[in-house]
Amino acid sequence: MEDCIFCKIIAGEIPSTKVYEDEDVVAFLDITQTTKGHTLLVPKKHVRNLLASSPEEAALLFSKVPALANIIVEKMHAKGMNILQNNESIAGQTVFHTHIHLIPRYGEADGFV
Ligand code: DGP
Repeated sequence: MEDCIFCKIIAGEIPSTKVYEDEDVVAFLDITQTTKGHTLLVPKKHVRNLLASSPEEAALLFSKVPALANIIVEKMHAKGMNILQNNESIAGQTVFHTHIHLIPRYGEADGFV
């Protein structure tokens, strides 16, 4: 997709801090860093969001979550993690290429206890 910022990141046209990549997905640090290590898991195939995804596309993306989430928790010494996902503007989606937020939580250190 021509004007999709995540497609440009996937293509290497825009810099990002990649933390994981395979043939299906890429994961990179969210520019906002809600907490340290806030990561976005993104399918390489451009799909607007989960509402527009096939069951197979959704299953493939979510199949990557447990391993990646555990690696982030472990490496970042987090105590837990929010895993969330927004669909359409009304629900907070600002980039219209499916992505899952992985937000490590540290307790009092991130003001979220
Ligand atoms: P959402 O609001 O759920 O659509 O989340 C989009 C996220 O994408 C938001 O937390 C900020 C992040 N983001 C937007 N532009 C860029 C970018 O150019 N690079 C990176 N790393 N993250 C971006």
